Amino acid sequence: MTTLIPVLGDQLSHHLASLRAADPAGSVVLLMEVAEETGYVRHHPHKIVLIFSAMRHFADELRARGFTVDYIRLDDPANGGSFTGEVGRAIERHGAESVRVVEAGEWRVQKMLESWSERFGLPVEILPDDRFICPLPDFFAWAARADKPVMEFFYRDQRRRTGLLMEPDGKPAGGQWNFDKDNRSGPPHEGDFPSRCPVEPDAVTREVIALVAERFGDHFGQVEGFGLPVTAADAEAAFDEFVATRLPLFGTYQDAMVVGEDLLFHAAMSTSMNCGLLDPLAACRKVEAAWRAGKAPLNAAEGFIRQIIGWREYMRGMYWLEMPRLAEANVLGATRSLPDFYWTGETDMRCMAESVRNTRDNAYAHHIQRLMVLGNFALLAGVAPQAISDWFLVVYADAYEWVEHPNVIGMSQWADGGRIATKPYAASGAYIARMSDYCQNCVYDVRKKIGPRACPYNALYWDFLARHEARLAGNHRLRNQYATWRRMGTEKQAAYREWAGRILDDLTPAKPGWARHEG
Ligand code: FAD
Ligand code: DLZ
Ligand code: SF4
Repeated sequence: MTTLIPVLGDQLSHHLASLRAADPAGSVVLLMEVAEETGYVRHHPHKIVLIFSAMRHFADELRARGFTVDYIRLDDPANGGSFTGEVGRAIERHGAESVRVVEAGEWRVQKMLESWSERFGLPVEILPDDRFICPLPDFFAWAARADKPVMEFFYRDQRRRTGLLMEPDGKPAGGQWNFDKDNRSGPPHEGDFPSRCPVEPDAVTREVIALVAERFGDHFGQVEGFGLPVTAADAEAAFDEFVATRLPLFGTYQDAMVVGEDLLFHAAMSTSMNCGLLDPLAACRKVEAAWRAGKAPLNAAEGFIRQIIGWREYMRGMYWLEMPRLAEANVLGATRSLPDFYWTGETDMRCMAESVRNTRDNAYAHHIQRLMVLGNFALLAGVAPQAISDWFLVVYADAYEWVEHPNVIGMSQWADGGRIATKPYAASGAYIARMSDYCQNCVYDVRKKIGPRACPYNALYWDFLARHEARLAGNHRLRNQYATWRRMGTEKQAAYREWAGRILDDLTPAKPGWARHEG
């Protein structure tokens, strides 16, 4: 009796539940490069190279472990182009009598998996994805108990669940759950930034790069410069390098931005974690060990661990709790098209140009570029949440709906009405000036509010608050901002709004077809 084990492109973990339970003699593992996945949005070429190269390396490793692997390449003439079609063909080919698969990361793919049993007339076992630390039923139960499912309280439960950074008496290490207030330094004024060693593409990756350049060379971004880990061993080595060189200052400069410094002290490990090459819990244990050995301060270790067992797990839970309505959410009624500079990078706003450049060159931007530059502008300008969400899904090598939707539609665009973020992440240029050196290198003057040289974020910020006063003025975290707005008086308010209107009128909408294939 043969069991077919489809492994999706973001499930490349040797300890995956379906593989753990498998008898290599009675199983066939199926990996599929399919047009449906390369084409549902026009992914940055680095992401396609990453997934295909990691899938091909993973297949070789499984074979070395004794598994029979059926690998469908994109250019295989018989490839029907969809997960469901390829699973159907493989069932026939191998005479499989059952299918075992781990639940999908994305809603749209999970619906496919759930259709297979009826469609193929055989048992399909869908196992929970236990690479996440918090099982989904536990998350739903926690959310149902909470007045409001706030990340900070979920995070504390996760600390207790894992024992990470906990003292034997059940108290948090250092007497505090959260050292966020130590993690808000602006850019360092001097000193070197540690650089990251890119992974040199091997023969497998080079073959994939050629394929992707030929088939997807017209997507936003390019294949050049690809240097991401594509095996678990590479990912481990890259993570060890982060722990040794960047972790110590990770916390302190977590929110900083510097011209030309694309990584600063960040890990750049989301690509590896999200496709399964790096185990999130093991990574956190390494970081805790570094702190216990005196190699990293507590604010760095706590800051990092919070991102993983807190934010990453919380976003995943909220995705499944809120879908499918999250995908369509638009509480603020935003309808504007995405401005073209998100694709071209052609803008005098230095913060925006730098963030788009980093994104185009590396399929990467760090959190504050994503939230406070790219997301913030779209929020202030009233861009439709689904338009900016599509952009984020296309451009980052770590983007999958389960993490992108809650971060973009929820946290950054507040389109869910505050289920994820207690207040909108809206900010004027002053925030960007404090956290970066962008404004010192910008055509615009961050201190000016109105006029051709005024920083566009300034008038847009007040216009955003004014547009949404009825909904947001009651939010206690915005009380001071609305008090300032009201003190300005009607003349100044009108001038700000008039200038914001001019900025918005001058935005050029992006041409259609960048994010999704037309027609
Ligand atoms: P670091 O700053 O080094 O953080 C360490 C790890 O923490 C990351 O690797 C990541 O796994 C995790 N993490 C931190 N913050 C978050 C978060 N908010 N949600 C989930 N995980 C988090 N992350 C993605 O993985 N995919 C996305 O598509 C994505 N889209 C985003 C869109 C917006 C608008 C925002 C504000 C954030 C988004 N994030 C996304 C979260 C975060 O920006 C990235 O995980 C991070 O920048 C990846 O770089 P890093 O590995 O250097 O992160
Ligand atoms: C992102 C991606 C791409 C571009 N291509 C493939 C593919 O050809 N085959 C595959 O198995 N996975 C791919 N992926 C990742 C999937 O989109 C991801 O596994 C699903 O979104 C999970 O729900
Ligand atoms: Fe960005 Fe405004 Fe600063 Fe220019 S002045 S870098 S537009 S925040």
